Amino acid sequence: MKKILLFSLVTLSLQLSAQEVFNYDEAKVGNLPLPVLLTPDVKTAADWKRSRRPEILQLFTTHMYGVYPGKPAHMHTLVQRIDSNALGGTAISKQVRLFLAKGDQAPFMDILLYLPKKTSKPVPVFIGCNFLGNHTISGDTNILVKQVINPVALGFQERRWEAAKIIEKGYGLATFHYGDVEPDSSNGWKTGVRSRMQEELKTAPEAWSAIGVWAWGLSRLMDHLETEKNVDAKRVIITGHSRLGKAALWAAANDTRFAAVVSNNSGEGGAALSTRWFGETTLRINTRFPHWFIAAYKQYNEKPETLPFDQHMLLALIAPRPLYVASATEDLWTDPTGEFLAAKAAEPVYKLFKYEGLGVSAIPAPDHPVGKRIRYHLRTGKHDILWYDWEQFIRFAKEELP
Ligand code: GTR
Repeated sequence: MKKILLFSLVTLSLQLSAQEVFNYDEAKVGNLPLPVLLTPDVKTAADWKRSRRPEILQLFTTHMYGVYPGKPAHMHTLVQRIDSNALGGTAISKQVRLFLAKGDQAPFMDILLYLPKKTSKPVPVFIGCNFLGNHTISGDTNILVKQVINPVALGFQERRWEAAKIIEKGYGLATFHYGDVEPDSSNGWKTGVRSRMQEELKTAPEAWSAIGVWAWGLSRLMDHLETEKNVDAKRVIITGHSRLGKAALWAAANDTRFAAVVSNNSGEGGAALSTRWFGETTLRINTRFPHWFIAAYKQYNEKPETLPFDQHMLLALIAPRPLYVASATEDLWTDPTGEFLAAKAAEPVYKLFKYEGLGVSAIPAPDHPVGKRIRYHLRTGKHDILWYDWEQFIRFAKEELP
């Protein structure tokens, strides 16, 4: 018995140490060819839309994120609070509970929407999920605090959202806590939408993933924004940081109502190429966060180079819409070069639509954004989303989504 125990302990520690080998040396990355984005038969934007795009979307569905259910039939809302003097009197805030099915016991998302007060017409809006609850995105004392996430302080993540500054630039901001649709843990599916709405959505829990549900929640937020008369629903810019950046990309791949897309430090399983051995690996992400992707993705743990796609193809699904990929110098875990190269490799599809891509072939110096319809920057600093990033995203939105 003891021997067996010892043996399994040794095997376990060997497995763990095998998992912990992470490469940060560009010389060791190798030069694997990327899976082919444009097959020879795809010569025009029309060919892309008709055949290659659906094919690629299907690959990501089958091997990585799972299915993307449609809009539930019985959504309804309850306006919880409106404050016409928010953010120092510059904004109107609206808090809406969006029920995803019939009745008041249905799963819901609590939406927080800020709109600039000074405006004569519907405004474009930045949207994204938040990590720690709506009450953490600004110090606004009108924000309703949920009991479950109460311990995290009001305004704790204000520096990541900068709502007042975004409003001042003429944009709205809408968010919900990602845990509303599925708690971020391996058991989260049991209490989230995947389990509670399987009948309504006619989708088994294992047919999609946590990232899939968060992305789907962003589409439901979009459904709601389409009913807000002061929102310009044709100019909704979807954003996300880190794991929520992965969700934003997947949402935009499926839902073309998002007019522009921002991925901030989304890394492995987001904007970074999986076949590059640098920073986080497929094995590690699938072991540490088994719920993020469907089971099929795990067959690539040891050999991501055998995937029938790579993340440049996810970025290409955004085309011809404006796409911004942002990395940070000290955030090597997300593989900034892998993010840049993925954006670069998505260019041929933008070119089919006659849009300019990044305009450079090597990763730019820190704090020097490059590109036009596809943009990229490498901010100096850590894994984070800061005002510097937002400033670039706002400039990008003004230029590409006027
Ligand atoms: C890390 C994970 C990354 C990234 C990040 C985050 O632990 O390895 O893929 O998503 O979390 O979301 O902050």
